Amino acid sequence: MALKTQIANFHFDNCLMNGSGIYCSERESLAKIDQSAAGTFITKTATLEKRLGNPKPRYFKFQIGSINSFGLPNLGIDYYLDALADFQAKNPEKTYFLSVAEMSAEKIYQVLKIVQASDFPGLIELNLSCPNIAGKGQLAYDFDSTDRLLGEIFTWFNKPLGIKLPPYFDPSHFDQMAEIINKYPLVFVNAINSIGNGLVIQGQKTAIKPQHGLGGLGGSIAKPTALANVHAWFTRLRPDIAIIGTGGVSSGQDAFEHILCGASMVQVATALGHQGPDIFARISQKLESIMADYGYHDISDFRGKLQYR
Ligand code: RRO
Repeated sequence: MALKTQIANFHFDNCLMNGSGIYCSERESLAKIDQSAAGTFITKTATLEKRLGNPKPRYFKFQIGSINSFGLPNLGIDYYLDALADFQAKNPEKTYFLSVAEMSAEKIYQVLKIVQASDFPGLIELNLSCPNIAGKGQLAYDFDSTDRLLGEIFTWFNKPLGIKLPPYFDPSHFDQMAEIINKYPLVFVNAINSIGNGLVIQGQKTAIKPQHGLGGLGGSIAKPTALANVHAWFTRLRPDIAIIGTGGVSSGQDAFEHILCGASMVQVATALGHQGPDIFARISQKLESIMADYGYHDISDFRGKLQYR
């Protein structure tokens, strides 16, 4: 089991899984990830009520990446909690991830209170970084609000919680955010969400419709930014806060690089959308063969051991 990994006291047979947003909006897609080589799945980010999301076209793939402005379409928290209960009943030993978000602090508390009151025994990811809601900035770019929000949540929330972060680009921002994150009993951070507010043009027109064509960038172009963020958190956060690496993973080498930078789990998003859940077996095989070439048996043999030239 070369690819086995751990977040807090939760164990996974494989360190690969989907990134939220891809293959996870309804039960049928989640079932396909569940049956693949992935170690687990995460749901689409769930809100209190069902949402239809932004007008189409809202996704576009180009040679080196993707742009999306889905606008948080999802079937609502009750749907995902019900689905998770069914998957859990069939696989009592497996740990799943539930992603949640809302548009205000009060509503975030409400959705987390529903999760707290439920029987869901897995990991919860609070998405603080959706770039695609008109009029709403990415919460995790507001350091004071993030600090206040986590401060309030941890006065009463006692299930295992992690946060999905946007990319940061300046060492001082990593320093400030790390100081906040390290104060709270978070069990993981997930870096990165898509690179917000990019613009892709086709001919003379924006490639997607919402918000004058602005959207989150993912895929290969996101990898260097994602690796820098995973490395930045690995070198700044408490060692008991696991890092999930997300961004630009489509090959065994990409996953290897995320783990070298410090990731305990690696998510596949854009490439999963294009290649389907068989991608997990392909990446696993390649990752194992790269590890064998270096003489590594376990991902802990090289996690965070990036060498500097
Ligand atoms: O649904 C989306 O537009 C979306 C979300 Br919630 C997110 O967190 N990241 C992203 O790229 N798209």
